[in-house]
Amino acid sequence: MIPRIDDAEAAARALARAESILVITGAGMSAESGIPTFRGPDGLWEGRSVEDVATPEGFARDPAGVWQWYSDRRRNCLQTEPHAGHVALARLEHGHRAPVTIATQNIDGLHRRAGSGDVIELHGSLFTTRCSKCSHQVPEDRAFYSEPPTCEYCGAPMRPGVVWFGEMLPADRLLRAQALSQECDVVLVVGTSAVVQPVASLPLYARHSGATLVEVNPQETPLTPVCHFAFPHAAGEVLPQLVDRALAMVE
Ligand code: BV8
Ligand code: ZN
Repeated sequence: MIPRIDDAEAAARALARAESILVITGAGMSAESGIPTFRGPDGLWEGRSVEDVATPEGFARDPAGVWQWYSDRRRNCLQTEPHAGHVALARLEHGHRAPVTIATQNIDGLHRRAGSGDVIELHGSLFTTRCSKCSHQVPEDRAFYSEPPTCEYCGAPMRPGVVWFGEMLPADRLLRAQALSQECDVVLVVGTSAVVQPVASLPLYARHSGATLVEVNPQETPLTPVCHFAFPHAAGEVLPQLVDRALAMVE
């Protein structure tokens, strides 16, 4: 299927007619809010090895260094705002009669701050901290300690409440996202390089179950060839127009 690149009218019509919409977002969704993506010229991981900062082994080797990296990201996030693309997705949820769920890989909290209600944070959140040993978890909104705090229950170092490579995603969240990917009739995939598993498989489950795939990404991804629509432009540009058109068609 060759994607009909810029058929915004047809893509909006598919969204308007949808009985269930799943939105899958990645770091590119937050790029226009000033949060760097991971892969790419000025990517977060540029010059840094993923193994050092986004794995349990990396944290065990250098808890303070990894903690600091996430504290810096949390501080940056708190200085950013959701952009028009985030707001458009919240408008879609509140303006459409169909359920709209966002399954995000992002840990920045911007979807919720934009007003989206049904958000599944598949890779956790910058704003929770949990014990690296027991199940103790605390909300972490502003603390920027130089060292990771220790768990008040077991004394082990606390760690960012995110999912690192080699770690399972929270089962309840993943199962819900997988179920939605097989039930929804439109999947909107925004700002992800579509390489990190298991999230990268969700659009394929949806496609296999007959859903219409719409991608918004300035770059081609492994998903692009199997999308019904692919808009090679920024999220903040495409989403407000697409949502406006779709909501205007919703009976
Ligand atoms: C697991 C932590 C198993 C939080 C992250 C070989 C084959 C298949 C899989 C694997 C394999 N080897 C290892 C694996 C598994 C591994 C994986 O998938 N590796 C990949 C790299 C091959 N996955 C895991 O380890 C997962 N766990 O599999 O557990 C298991 C089984 C049993 C028992 C135990 C364990 C865990 C994955 C989660 C890892 N944690 N982050 C954090 O620090 O944020 S992943 C990290 O990558 C982020 O969460 C990020 O969201 C995610 C995906 O990246 P993207 O969001 O797509 O961002 P990226 O920069 O890549 O791309 C941005 C895109 O935006 C680009 O396409 C760009 O063009 C676009 N863009 C830019 N500007 C805009 C834009 N789009 C729109 N508008 C714009 N303005
Ligand atoms: Zn503990």
